[in-house]
Amino acid sequence: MADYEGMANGVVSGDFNRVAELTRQAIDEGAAPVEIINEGLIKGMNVVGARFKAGEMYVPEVMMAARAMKAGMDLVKPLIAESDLPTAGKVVLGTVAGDLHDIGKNLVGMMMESAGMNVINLGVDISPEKFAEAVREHKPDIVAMSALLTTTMLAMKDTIEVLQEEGLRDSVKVIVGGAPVTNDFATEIGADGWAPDAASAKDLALELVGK
Ligand code: B12
Repeated sequence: MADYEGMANGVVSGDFNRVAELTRQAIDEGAAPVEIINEGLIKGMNVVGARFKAGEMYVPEVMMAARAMKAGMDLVKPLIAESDLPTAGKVVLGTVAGDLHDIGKNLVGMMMESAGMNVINLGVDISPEKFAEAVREHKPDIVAMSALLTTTMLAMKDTIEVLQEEGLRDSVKVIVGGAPVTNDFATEIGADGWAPDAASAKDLALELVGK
């Protein structure tokens, strides 16, 4: 019997060697890859999300947990057809034009990926045009923008306007976040949602795609 509890605990404690070992064991025992993901790896990451939200875990620990989860995912992924991977929607994620902060954005991406979402991380300093291009290319369910500067927050508004001008706005949900960004600001610029931290961002994204 695969040790899913051990696997989940390994993710929570960021013990990537243990997670890799237990994942390998589960594969050798013939456990279904999707079961390994859902019962072991994602279960662990759900605990991490809840603890981070509650202020019981901090950024470095969450990053270690995400790394541990990835150690397991890397072993399991090659065994599954892309179409069988649990997919909870596609997200195009980036830090807006003029802004180079990416620690929070990457945490948001990790949390979403850990929940089974397909995340296309465009990086930092992403212009409205680049966001629009990515929407055309990847046809995501959600566009997620991050900004850490009061000056670059305004680029979120510009991006929504460009999506509108290019007729892409109605095909996606737009969510925004980053330290200076508030729920009121999100509403004001016509975004579909805002969240204060990475775990809530993941919950919001899942809610918006109906999962
Ligand atoms: C690290 C840091 C840097 C690093 C960035 C490294 C990197 N790779 O990201 C470096 C040194 C490069 C940097 C540069 C600058 N920085 Co700086 N930086 C910070 C610092 C200390 C921490 C930011 C951080 O990573 N926080 C940790 C993460 C986990 O939190 P977070 O980003 O808020 O993300 C969480 C939530 O906001 C949310 N979230 C984030 N994104 C999203 C997206 C969505 C869709 C959702 C739903 C949620 C969400 O979830 C995340 C996880 O829980 C802050 C101060 C602070 N305490 O915030 C200043 C700060 C943001 N920086 C500041 C400034 C001024 C600058 C510079 C202009 C400095 C300079 N004079 O050169 C440059 C600008 C460079 C540029 N063009 O972007 C100011 C901004 C002031 C303002 N009001 O605009 C701050 C507030 C510092 C200060 N007190 O003055 N910075």
